[in-house]
Amino acid sequence: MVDGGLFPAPGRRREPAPGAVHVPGWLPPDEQRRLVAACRDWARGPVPMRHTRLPRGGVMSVRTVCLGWHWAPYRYTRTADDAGGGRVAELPDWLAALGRRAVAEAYDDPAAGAAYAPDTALVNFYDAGARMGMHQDKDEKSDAPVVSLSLGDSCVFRFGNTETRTKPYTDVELASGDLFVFGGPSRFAYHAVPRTHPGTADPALGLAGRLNITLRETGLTDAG
Ligand SMILES: O=C(O)CCC(=O)C(=O)O
Repeated sequence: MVDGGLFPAPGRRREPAPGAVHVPGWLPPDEQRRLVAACRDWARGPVPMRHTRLPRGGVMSVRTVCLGWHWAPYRYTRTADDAGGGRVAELPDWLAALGRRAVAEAYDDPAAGAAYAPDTALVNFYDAGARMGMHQDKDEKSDAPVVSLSLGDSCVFRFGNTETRTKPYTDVELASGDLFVFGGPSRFAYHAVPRTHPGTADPALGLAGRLNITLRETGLTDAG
């Protein structure tokens, strides 16, 4: 059921734009804890979590570690050439399966879920001052949906349009355990995290800050 209210109850879906679905409270607490523990492992290596350097000299305030394929502006590679050169960790099958379940449930479409084949995950960590500017996820050669899972502190997630980085956009509160999927006409929409709400994470999660995992299909093969 799609709920049009401002503060949807856990499990109720909202669709802020066509193809963009927010499912509050999708991950139960035990799955959130499992993901936080996994993120801690991935952050240690083989490629350590790092602040991504931008071509014009800026440095992103979030820290990122990638699975499957390494993203550095503005392409994917198997090795982390801007972070020690190691090969990135595999994307675990269980995480890809979680992505398939996310797509099936967000769109209420088991076939869309079964067809989803993410081959990369970007894990972003936000401390109290971190944010992410308006951008499109467009380095993938695929229009398969992006699956976003939020853990820890809540945040404002700004979800815009495919034409400009300005209005119209919708500000959505993403809390720990929330699922957000954007595909179809919203796949290449601009989006941002203008702020997090430090200290809002449930202490039982054992995470100070916010983690976000996005699953994507790169559309790439090792053959190039
Ligand atoms: O942290 C989020 O919720 C969004 C992350 C994001 O936009 C990205 O990784 O491209």
